Amino acid sequence: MSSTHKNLSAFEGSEVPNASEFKFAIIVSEWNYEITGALKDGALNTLLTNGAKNENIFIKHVPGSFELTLGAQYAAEYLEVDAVICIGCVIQGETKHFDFICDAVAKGITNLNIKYNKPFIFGVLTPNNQQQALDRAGGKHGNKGDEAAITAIKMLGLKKSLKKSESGLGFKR
Ligand code: DLZ
Repeated sequence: MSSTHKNLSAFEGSEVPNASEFKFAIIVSEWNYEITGALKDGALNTLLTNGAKNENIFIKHVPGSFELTLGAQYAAEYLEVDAVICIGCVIQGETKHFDFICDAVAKGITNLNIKYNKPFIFGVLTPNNQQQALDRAGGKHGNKGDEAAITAIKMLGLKKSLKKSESGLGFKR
């Protein structure tokens, strides 16, 4: 496979913890739904494949990527989930709208991680065109939704391992 056809979701990393004890929200932007729906399906399937229970996964929609931050905050406040996966797709246009939305949602999601001490995952594609988006939503470059779900599970695994060591089991190298 040539480098231009690399599946960007198939990275080699550390083992993925079992997700059976965790509650997740997936917040999905309705803009570019052909793309975001596919990313959402990827995230959902990956959570289930890694042990998450169907009844512990909440899927909610917001109008556009700009609304992901508040949608994710609602999920943290009212659904009491352990992690939130934010799914969006902002396609580069002719105006500055792209920069404003991308900047706002990146900062908004970053702030939520810190505010709640929980993983809020940035599953937002920012491609130059529709084809680049399709390539990353189940196309030749894999599915970024899968990657977002794996990231959520790994961060919860990290949190759990550090909380354990805090309660007297000691740090392992
Ligand atoms: C307005 C707008 C535009 C032009 N483009 C996109 C886009 O490519 N992807 C996306 O998720 N949302 C877009 N939006 C909608 C904004 O995210 C937001 O919903 C509106 O500005 C209302 O706050």
